[in-house]
Amino acid sequence: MPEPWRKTACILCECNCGLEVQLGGEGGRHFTRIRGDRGHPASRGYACEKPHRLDYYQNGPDRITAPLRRKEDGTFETIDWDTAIGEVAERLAAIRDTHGGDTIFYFGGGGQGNHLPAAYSAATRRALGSRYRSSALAQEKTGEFWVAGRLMGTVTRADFEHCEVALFIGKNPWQSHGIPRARVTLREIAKDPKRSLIVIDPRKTETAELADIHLQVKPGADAWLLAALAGVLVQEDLVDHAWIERHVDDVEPVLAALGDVPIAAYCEICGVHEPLVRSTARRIGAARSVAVFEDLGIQMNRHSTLNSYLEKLLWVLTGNFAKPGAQYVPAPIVNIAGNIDKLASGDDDKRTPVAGERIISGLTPCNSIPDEILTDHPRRYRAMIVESANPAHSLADSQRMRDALRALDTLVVIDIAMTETARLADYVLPTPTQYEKAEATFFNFEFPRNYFHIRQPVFSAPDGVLPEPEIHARLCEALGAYTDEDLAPLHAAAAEGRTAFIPVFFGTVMANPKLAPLAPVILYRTLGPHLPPGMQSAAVIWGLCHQFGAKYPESLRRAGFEGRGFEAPERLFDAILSNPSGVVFAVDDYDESWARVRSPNGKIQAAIPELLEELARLREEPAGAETDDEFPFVLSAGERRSFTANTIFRDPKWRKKDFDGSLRMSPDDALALGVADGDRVRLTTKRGSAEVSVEISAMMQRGHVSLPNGLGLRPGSTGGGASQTGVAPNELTASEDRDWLAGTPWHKHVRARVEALAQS
Ligand SMILES: Nc1nc2c(c(=O)[nH]1)N[C@H]1C(S)=C(S)[C@@H](COP(=O)(O)OP(=O)(O)OC[C@H]3O[C@@H](n4cnc5c(=O)[nH]c(N)nc54)[C@H](O)[C@@H]3O)O[C@H]1N2
Ligand SMILES: Nc1nc2c(c(=O)[nH]1)N[C@H]1C(S)=C(S)[C@@H](COP(=O)(O)OP(=O)(O)OC[C@H]3O[C@@H](n4cnc5c(=O)[nH]c(N)nc54)[C@H](O)[C@@H]3O)O[C@H]1N2
Ligand code: SF4
Ligand SMILES: [Mo]
Repeated sequence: MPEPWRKTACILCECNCGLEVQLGGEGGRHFTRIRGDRGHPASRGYACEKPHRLDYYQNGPDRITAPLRRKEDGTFETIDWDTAIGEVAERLAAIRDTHGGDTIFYFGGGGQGNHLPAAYSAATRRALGSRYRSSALAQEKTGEFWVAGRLMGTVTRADFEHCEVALFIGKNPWQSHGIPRARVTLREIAKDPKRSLIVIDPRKTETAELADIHLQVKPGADAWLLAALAGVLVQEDLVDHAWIERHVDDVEPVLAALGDVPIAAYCEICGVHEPLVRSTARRIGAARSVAVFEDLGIQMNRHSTLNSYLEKLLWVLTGNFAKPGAQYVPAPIVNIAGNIDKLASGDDDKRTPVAGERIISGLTPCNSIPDEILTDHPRRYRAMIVESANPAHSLADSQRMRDALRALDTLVVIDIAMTETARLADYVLPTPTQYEKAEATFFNFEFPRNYFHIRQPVFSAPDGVLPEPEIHARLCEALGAYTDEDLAPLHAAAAEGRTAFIPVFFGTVMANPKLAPLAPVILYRTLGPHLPPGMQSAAVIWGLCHQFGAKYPESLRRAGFEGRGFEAPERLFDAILSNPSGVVFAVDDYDESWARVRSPNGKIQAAIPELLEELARLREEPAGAETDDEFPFVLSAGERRSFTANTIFRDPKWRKKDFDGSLRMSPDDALALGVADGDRVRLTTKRGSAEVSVEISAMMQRGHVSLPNGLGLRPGSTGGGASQTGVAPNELTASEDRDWLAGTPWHKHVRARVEALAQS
């Protein structure tokens, strides 16, 4: 019999394209063939080159298959699960009881492919009384979330499939994706003479190469460029006055500020010719629809929150919202942006306990985490749970991050592998890989048809690991968060079936303030065992289906899930369980987006005084002053390339090219430094220094160098034999280099020096 194709998904970026895989090799524990799944509602058979290498994740180095405890001498010993759970619960409970649960900090909750840990860990956090948490989102998206919150109380995404004009700012979707079937969509826009692809990037990226218009901005000068673009819209009167009249409040201060922008001077500063800036603004102003995507190039850069504001003003002023090809508000299964709706009504006072930094979307800014630990402040973070993240490598200032992690009373890491972070832990709790258990992501942002995909396990898990929901349930139990009596009626009802389970669950759990916050693990324990084999972890999704049905009944009905009360969500849950390629769960009308705007009067609140002040200050800021003789280069630390995938792959051999991640540099700079392609150079910032080989690249402009993301791991070094491939970017970044408002890092804008080395 031929080996069957099994359905799953790619875990390497937020698109989570559907995949079909065949298994084989030793013990049948390898992927032998991988292809795109045509049945997947969003990717429809599409896949880029990266997932073909997923066996390097599934069978990667540093896998851990038993809980580990740090010994006095710093080495680790294997312990059994009862000991591990008992000791972790005991140590965290002691910290809670002595210093308060809010000194226990949680980081992570999932990477690009696995968000069930985020759902289940909420119960453990509540059982511990933990209040502060963070994730990678708080070093990229929180500035954008804050702006979106202030403007309209919700985040938006954009409809690139149908837009007339596509605008990518600091985003290279050819490599990083982020929209479904990115390369197909980009090519379609590029080849259609009626549509335009516009890219703002200092590099001539693969996307810029395809573009109709490339604004090759100077690194870090986007605020001036975006101000000039928005300024032209106002000064040449390309704004949609009728639309603004109907939908936008408080626009006068914005029009006044933009009316005042010295266009010619700002074009000079950002390095883009004024006629090109003007014609680009006219193209945007005249288009039937414009879709915009801002990403790390501006979010991890100077003026990051101001950049997000100016980006959004481009489409607000031209009325590009709630219509085909423009921005929209999706109906999410889980709202990953958190409670930003409150920002629209002026509630902006959540701050971190030590440094007093803004908490956005419930998240402590990643760059201020060390400040919250490395202090004797009584409310400092004293313990930390890290789950499915590698902050010792991925957050700014690795040296300082390591110091902070070492300074904790207790560090618990939940991961599949002995990562750079796990090596600093007191306890390491191992889990199955994402292909050995049911998993799903909450990166569901599509519109007008949104979809959800729960993947079934394709391999069995090795002995000795436990899936995250089991770990969290056991921790809650060890903490005494609920008792057998609490669960008894739920077990009885679940055995009868879901119809019997519904009233008991909503009546005894959701109506009980002690139990309601523990709902995810309670569902896992009670409903979970009655789900199909391997799908116990889907139990929390049942709760999410009911939440969704209560909040978006019409979207659900239009997706074909009809019925009164609990019936429609029950049908949705059945469909999710029985469709291994994923399910469309929401179908919307375009103007539905308006109903999701959360400002008090339902209009977009255009003026953000804090950012209008920053906009005004651009005039006084010295142009180009960020480089000097000591550090003549701007380093972008963390570019996405065809063989980078955060730190999901630990084995460098997964890369078919660019094995050790070269530093890209313009031909002019290489000539001036006297280095040839492949030569080794020393790259130095105020924070660190590394040796790296050079790739001379016509993509780069003078004065700008770029390092890939996710390299510099040390696989296999647990035993002492450290072998590092490539440069770990955050050995070169500093935690104080961050946005004043959102705390987002300036990873794409690090002052640097490059020196030629004697070649061996
Ligand atoms: N292949 C691959 N794909 C990925 C990932 C991966 O690791 N590898 N990671 C995923 C994740 S987690 C994310 S968040 C996304 C990120 O996706 P992107 O944001 O698209 O990725 P980057 O390459 O980090 O940055 C985008 C661009 O910013 C540009 N840039 C640098 N400085 C500036 C500047 O001053 N101004 C402007 N306008 N642009 C600038 C860079 O030249 C680069 O082309 O990618 C996802 N997809
Ligand atoms: N200088 C610089 N730094 C950056 C960036 C940059 O551009 N420049 N990009 C940043 C961005 S945008 C992001 S999103 C972050 C990403 O950084 P992180 O959020 O730290 O995430 P990953 O590198 O994806 O690490 C994911 C971890 O999950 C583990 N894992 C995999 N599968 C499972 C599982 O099923 N269960 C559990 N428990 N663990 C699992 C992996 O072993 C790995 O340790 O990096 C950021 N860091
Ligand atoms: S686009 Fe992203 S999710 Fe899709 S196959 Fe490529 S890396 Fe995987
Ligand atoms: Mo990211």
